[in-house]
Amino acid sequence: MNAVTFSYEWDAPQGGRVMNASKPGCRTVTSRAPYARSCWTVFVLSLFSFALPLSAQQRQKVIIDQDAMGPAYTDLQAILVLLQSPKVEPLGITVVSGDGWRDEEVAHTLRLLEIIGRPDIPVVPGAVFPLVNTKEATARWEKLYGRIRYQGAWNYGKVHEPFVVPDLPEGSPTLKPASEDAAHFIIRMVHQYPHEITILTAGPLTNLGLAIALDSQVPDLAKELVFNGARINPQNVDYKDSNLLARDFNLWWDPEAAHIVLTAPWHKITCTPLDISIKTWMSKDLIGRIAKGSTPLSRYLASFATEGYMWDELTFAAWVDPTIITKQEVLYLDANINHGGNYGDTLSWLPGDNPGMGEQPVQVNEELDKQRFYDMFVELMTHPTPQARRP
Ligand SMILES: [Ca+2]
Repeated sequence: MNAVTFSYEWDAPQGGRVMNASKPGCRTVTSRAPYARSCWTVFVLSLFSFALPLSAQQRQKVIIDQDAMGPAYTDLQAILVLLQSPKVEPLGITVVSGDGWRDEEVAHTLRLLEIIGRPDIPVVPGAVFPLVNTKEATARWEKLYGRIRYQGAWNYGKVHEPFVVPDLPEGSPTLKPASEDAAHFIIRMVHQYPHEITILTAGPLTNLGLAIALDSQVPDLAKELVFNGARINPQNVDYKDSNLLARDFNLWWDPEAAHIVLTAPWHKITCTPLDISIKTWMSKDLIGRIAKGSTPLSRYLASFATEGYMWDELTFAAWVDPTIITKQEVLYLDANINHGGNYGDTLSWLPGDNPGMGEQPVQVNEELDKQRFYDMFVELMTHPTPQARRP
C-alpha cells in the first residue's frame, strides 16, 4: 500500500456506502472529468494529511466497548485497529465479560496499553455478568434444547472463577483500571461531548444496556453505534458452531441487554454480523507479514496472534475505512428475549416487515474487499503507535 492510498484512508469521511472498492477514495461519479479532478484533489490533500498529524479536534472521538480477552486475539486486535489509526481519539476502553471474565480482560488490556505506549487511555471495568442470563440457566436450557458449544467465559479456555486473574503470558500490568464503572463512564462522556462520540462495541451489550437503563439520553447524545453481533443468514460457509442459523455469541450471552440497545433511538447503527465476519481469516501468512514489523506491537502480535476469524477487527476496520465494505443492506434487528428454544437468537426483518416495537434500521455489512482489509490491517499493526509514550 503506498503513502497516498494510506493517507486517504484515514481521512475518508465516515458512514458512506461505497460500492466500488476498486477506486479507493473516489466514489461513484458521472463523468471522467469530475473523477479526475476529484482524484487530483484527494492526491494533493493526502500529501498534506500524510505529512501532518491530525489535531485532537480533527480526530474522531470513540469509546471502545469490548470483551477484551487476550493476549492478542480478535478482541484486542480490534481495539488495536482503532488505537493504531491516527484519525481516532480513544476516550476510553470499557470492558465487559464475554469471551473471558471482565477482570482478566481488563488486565490483558492494561498490559497491551503498556506494551504499545498508551498508558493514558482509561480502561474502565464494566459488567461482570449478563443482566438475566446465567451459566446455570444455560445448563437447564441445554437439557431441553441441546448443546451450545461456545459459551465464552463459562466454558472457553482455562475456565476459572469470575474474579480470578491468572498469570498472563504477556506479563502482568502495573497500570491500574479506572475507578469509575463502564456505564457511568459512557454516560459522562456522551454528556461531555454531545453528538461527537462513536461507540464501537464488539462484545456482549451489557455495558451499553446498563448505560441506557440509567440514562435514556445516551443513544441520542452519541453520534452513532457500531457493533459486532447478530447472525442473519450465512450461506455456503464452513462454520459449524451449531446448525442454528440465528445464534451469535454477543447477542446470546446477554439477550436482554442486546434488546435494550437494539430498540434504542440511535442516530445511526452499523452492524458487522457473523455472516460477513466468517469470510475473513487471520492466516499464518498474515501473522507472518505483521511479524516482519519492528515495533513493540508487531513483536507482541508475532508472539501471541493465532489463526482465526477476524470478527471484531473487521467491525472496527470497516468504520475506520468504509471502502472495505462493498455491500450493505438495511435491516431491523433485535434479540429474542423469550426464554424458550430461541432465547438469545437474532431477530431480523426487512424494512416494512418489522413489527414497529422500537427496533431500529441497521446498516448491515454484507460483503468486503478482503485484500484491502488485510493490507490495511497489516499496515496498522506494523506502523508506530500514534501518540505513543516511550519510557
Ligand atoms: Ca469481542
